[in-house]
Amino acid sequence: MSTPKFIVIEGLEGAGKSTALKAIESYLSEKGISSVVTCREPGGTLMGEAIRSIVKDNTIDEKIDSRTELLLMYASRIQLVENIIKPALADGKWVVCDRFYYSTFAYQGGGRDIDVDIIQNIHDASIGEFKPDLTVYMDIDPKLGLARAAGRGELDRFELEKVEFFERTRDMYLKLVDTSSEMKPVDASQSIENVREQVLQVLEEGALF
Ligand code: Z5A
Repeated sequence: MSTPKFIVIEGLEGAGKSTALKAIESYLSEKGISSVVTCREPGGTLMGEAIRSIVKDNTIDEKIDSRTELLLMYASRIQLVENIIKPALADGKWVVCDRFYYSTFAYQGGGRDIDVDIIQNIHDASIGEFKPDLTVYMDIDPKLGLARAAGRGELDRFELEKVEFFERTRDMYLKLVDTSSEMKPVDASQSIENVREQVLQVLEEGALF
């Protein structure tokens, strides 16, 4: 039996991460892996979901400092890693997560322009060396991603940001792809079926089994 793996899906809003997560679950099931835990960030635990509500709330009547947002992302992440992800892997289950720490480097580092060294220090103190086996990065032009997301109704606090925020976020994602060997890009602007095939191709090439 193969060692359980931790797979992450990353990308801008509307890239199709939720859609890809379902495709990955089906793929693993076809490979005979039935014990799969799925999760999302921020969220996935009681505290994480409370943090998710706060950071996405577009009605909150108080400025959320970028550093507060950064620390909340890591508070949520510590809860998820320690209470869900590590125990699941130790129990022989695979884990597929919608977003992980590359989101913080991209959104808080790129979008909010926080010094990456500061993020790295908080990262090291929070989860240390723990990392995914494979990260699928779904690359999309922010305008297209936001148009897809807008089709769903009311926008959250992030989705209300200007397009320049998402362009900085995407630029950081692309830098991360260049420097992180476990981060594999797919062109998420293609049709749902084409993107699904690209994601499955990345999994096939990922030497996961
Ligand atoms: N955030 C952060 O700042 N720092 C961090 O460290 C972390 C997160 C972890 C989480 O919100 C927010 O937190 C996020 C970043 C920030 N900012 N925002 N916004 P979220 O989880 O609710 O947002 P999201 O991750 O961007 O979810 P999303 O908008 O649902 O995107 P998605 O999951 O990638 O897309 P989807 O639901 O699969 O698809 C969206 C729509 O497009 C849907 O109607 C699909 O049917 C359609 N779709 C999907 N693929 C296609 C293709 N290929 N063609 C056409 N239409 C498609």
